[in-house]
Amino acid sequence: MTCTRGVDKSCRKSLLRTIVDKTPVPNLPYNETQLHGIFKRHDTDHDGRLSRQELSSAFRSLGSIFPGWRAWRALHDADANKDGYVSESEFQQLVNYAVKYS
Ligand SMILES: [Ca+2]
Ligand SMILES: [Ca+2]
Repeated sequence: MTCTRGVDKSCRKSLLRTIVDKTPVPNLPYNETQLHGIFKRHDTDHDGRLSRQELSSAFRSLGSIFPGWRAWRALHDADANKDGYVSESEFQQLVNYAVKYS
């Protein structure tokens, strides 16, 4: 994507988005099973599903430089029934997302 110099704010925003999307989560020597375990551990209120806050702290612990953004993207990607949480049945999709961006 190219932006004309400096002026177009929304263009710069989407450019930033492209950059962030292509920025891998650094140092992710985890396999799917481990990722599964890591996400599960971050269900801090033990309701069996991950909220955006819990996802955010999970991505932070994975070394993501934009954990909030990652959480938002992951939720967008994995939350099949759009209830705002990644539940047990949606975990696999979440793990797929984390692997894809590792
Ligand atoms: Ca939870
Ligand atoms: Ca859900």
